[in-house]
Amino acid sequence: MLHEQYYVEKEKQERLLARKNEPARFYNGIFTRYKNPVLTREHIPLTWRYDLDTGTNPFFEERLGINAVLNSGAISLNGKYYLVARIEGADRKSFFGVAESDSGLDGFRFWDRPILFEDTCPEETNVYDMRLTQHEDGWIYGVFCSESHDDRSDDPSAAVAAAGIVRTKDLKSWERLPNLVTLRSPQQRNVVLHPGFVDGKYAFYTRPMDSFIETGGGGGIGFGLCEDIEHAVIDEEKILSRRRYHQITESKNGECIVPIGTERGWLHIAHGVRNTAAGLRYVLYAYATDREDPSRVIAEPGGLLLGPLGWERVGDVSNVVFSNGAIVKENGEILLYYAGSDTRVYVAKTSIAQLSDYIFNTPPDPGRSVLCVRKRCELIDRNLEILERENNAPHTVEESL
Ligand code: BGC
Ligand code: BMA
Repeated sequence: MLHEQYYVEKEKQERLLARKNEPARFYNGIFTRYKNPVLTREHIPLTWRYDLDTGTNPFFEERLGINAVLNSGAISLNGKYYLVARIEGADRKSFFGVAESDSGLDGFRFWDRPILFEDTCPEETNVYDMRLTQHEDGWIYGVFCSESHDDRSDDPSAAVAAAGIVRTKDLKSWERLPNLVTLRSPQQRNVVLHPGFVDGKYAFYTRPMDSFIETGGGGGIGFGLCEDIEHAVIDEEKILSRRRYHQITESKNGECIVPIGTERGWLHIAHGVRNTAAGLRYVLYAYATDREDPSRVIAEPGGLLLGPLGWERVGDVSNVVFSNGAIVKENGEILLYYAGSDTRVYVAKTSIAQLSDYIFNTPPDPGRSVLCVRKRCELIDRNLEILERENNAPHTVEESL
């Protein structure tokens, strides 16, 4: 016999998983937000948290609690939608789990077990934020942050971030490869593998950093090539999307999703970070690179694409949205998965057409307030003219007779 509370919790969870999602009232023409998060800690199977044996767990206590479900890689395979979520235990250690859905908007259900990698990296303490790339070579790669203590320091918070690499064909069996080595950057986070070969080589978006938190001399999102994915080494990192003073990327930036290939070029979604009195604020932004040379930026709209709003702003690390996965459907729709404040995962829907229109037609950040107001005034002038024409135009059939 199971504890009676098991049935209560199970029923609550089934109701949560059956809940249909619907578009939120928010509008900007660029993407549609959805009302409910697609993954929360309440989605984690009870078998991962409770000991179901009434003999050893008479109070039906959570034995291995879960704190949050956040930054998720995303992929669709055989008509299903999969998120490889970052799951953070009550002990602060993160790991990955696969959640599957038929719609991509709701009904995400975790598989029976989380992912357990081979233990090839003894110093590694924590793993998080996996980007999934369906590569031209036939493998699905997962690139994630592999974090270790910096043993050169006595400070318990001194850490080293590197890019871990795994590969799979089915999200079930995973092969761990050696971590990426970047010869000129001592630390790496937010590394994304480009889906195709560039000049016959594997291409990575990197984020060079001097230390664990501060990017220091790291100028922004980097791009580097490597010959051998099984021993991935990058020498030169060319900076493509730069950090700039008083823009949304001032403190840090990093590639979020695997870039989306279109006729006009590669569409990128990245995150930008600025510092505030309330801590670091993370927002998402977009840019495009050349079809043939994905390291050459051809459009970078000013400002943020998606910033934390409403409940998204509340959580463990408030005022943060972060993404590391999107799914592009055959009809050109894009489902962008993003976490709110390191606590839960939301979805936003856009399309290649909408996102391209945004990227190529939103003016760049002119860099100074006076130029920004001038640009806005030009827009207002054009709009007032349009409204005036519209107001003077005949409106009904009768009026026009
Ligand atoms: C946390 C990450 C965070 C990073 C930098 C890590 O220890 O797990 O969520 O992004 O530190 O602050
Ligand atoms: C980062 C990321 C994320 C996280 C964000 C905000 O550096 O790598 O794990 O969402 O910080 O805490």
